[in-house]
Amino acid sequence: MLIKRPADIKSSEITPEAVYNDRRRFMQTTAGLALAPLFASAAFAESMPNGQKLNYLQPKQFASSEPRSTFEQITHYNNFYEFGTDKYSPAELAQKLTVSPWSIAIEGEVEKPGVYTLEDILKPHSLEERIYRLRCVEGWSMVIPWVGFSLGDLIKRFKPTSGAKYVEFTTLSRPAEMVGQRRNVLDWPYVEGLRMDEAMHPLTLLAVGLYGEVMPKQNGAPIRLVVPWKYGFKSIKSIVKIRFVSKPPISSWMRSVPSEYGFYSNVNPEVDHPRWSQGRERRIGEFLKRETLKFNGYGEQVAQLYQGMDLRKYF
Ligand SMILES: Nc1nc2c(c(=O)[nH]1)N[C@H]1C(S)=C(S)[C@@H](COP(=O)(O)O)O[C@H]1N2
Ligand SMILES: [Mo]
Repeated sequence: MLIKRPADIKSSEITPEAVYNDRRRFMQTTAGLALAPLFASAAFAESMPNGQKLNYLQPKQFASSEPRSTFEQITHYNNFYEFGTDKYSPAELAQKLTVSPWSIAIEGEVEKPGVYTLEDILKPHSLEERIYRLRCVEGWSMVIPWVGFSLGDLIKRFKPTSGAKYVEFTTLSRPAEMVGQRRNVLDWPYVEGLRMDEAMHPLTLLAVGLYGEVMPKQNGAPIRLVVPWKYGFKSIKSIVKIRFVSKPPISSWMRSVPSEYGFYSNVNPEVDHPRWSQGRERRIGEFLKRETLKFNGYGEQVAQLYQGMDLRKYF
């Protein structure tokens, strides 16, 4: 990560005044955060009602000059098949989901496997805001101010072994509350996967909120993945299991339609979906389409992960 913790910043470092003042401000926030709980209210552990405020930092490198999609757009145009296959049902049907208590099983090629409560998972991490573009494979996009922390920082705590080459993520299975799971539109529960270096990349986020508030249920409460250079379906919601494995996991979409969805699913205007072009996208709320950027515009940060790979073959 590019963020310096106060302890790493030597007082002997000579910096121009403007930078110094900025850093001082940053350090003050960071120092304050060490004492403050992650959540503005200690009631977080018992319940996470929609709308509850989070405490978080705003590191500069994840800011964006692009206008954000509105809270209304982000929370009322969702893909969450566990709550229906249309974009409008999750906002309503996901409100039935019980998100507390919540735990995550850490399994597979790892030195510290176990079932951890959400509080255990979150405790050592400070939250930060990251404004990321999300590009859905269907051809629309949004700009979302997530609140979360790097997945890589979590992974390091559980010490994956040398056999851990990939990470598999699984969503909750609870048809009593997830009404979409009563129909076989996908092979439930929803599964996704990343290569280890993708999972460790500093851009890869575990998000627990957006617009400074606890994650709305329809957006994947209480904790979901956000991988901004890949199509949106890689960003799995409501995670209950993280498993370290030696072989590439088979995601729900690969299992369902292997000719259309590959393991990598990097946003790529040069590789069309078999049934439509991926060259353009519609930002939700806008009329005219815009060009889709390779790796969703994050190529400078992630292109080297795929050097030498034929991205038509590894789509
Ligand atoms: N468990 C689960 N995760 C999921 C999905 C889903 O249906 N189930 N849909 C994916 C798709 S296709 C997209 S585009 C994003 C949408 O996230 P959002 O609704 O927060 O914008 O979530 C992804 N994560
Ligand atoms: Mo999507």
